[in-house]
Amino acid sequence: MNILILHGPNLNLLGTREPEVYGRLTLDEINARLETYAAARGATLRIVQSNHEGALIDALHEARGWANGVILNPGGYTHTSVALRDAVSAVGLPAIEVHLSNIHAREPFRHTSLIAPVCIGQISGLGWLGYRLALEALLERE
Ligand code: CA2
Repeated sequence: MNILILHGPNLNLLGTREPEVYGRLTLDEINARLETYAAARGATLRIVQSNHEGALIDALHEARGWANGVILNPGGYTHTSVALRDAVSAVGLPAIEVHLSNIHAREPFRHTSLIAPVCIGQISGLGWLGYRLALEALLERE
């Protein structure tokens, strides 16, 4: 199994600010945990973080023909990006949206995801574990 993990804007700042919202782990620490989990399960990860909408879309396009599934935390683009939604839909890979915080318990503008309707599922509010659970879900999927 080959899995693309996409981290959206500002997630490179994890571990530096707002630990009460996003946890204490840095993005590198989260990625290392996911790599360890994937290796134990015989899966290969490609992990991309970008602050640029087009770069996230390019990474999705490049996953065609290689990846069996996608895990994405679109960050703020979750609530705004029709283009990212269209890309997730266009590549036709099973995708799971992950959020560190519970977007449904935060400001009303975070309650709506434009991406979730084109994903097979959404995990929100479980911190870094959400990524690992999403990985498990893709690997267990029939
Ligand atoms: O909870 C999540 O994972 C979010 O996708 C995080 C986004 C936010 O816009 C979404 O509504 C929910 C923001 C990421 C910002 O990350 C930071 C990390 C450390 C310090 C400041 C921001």
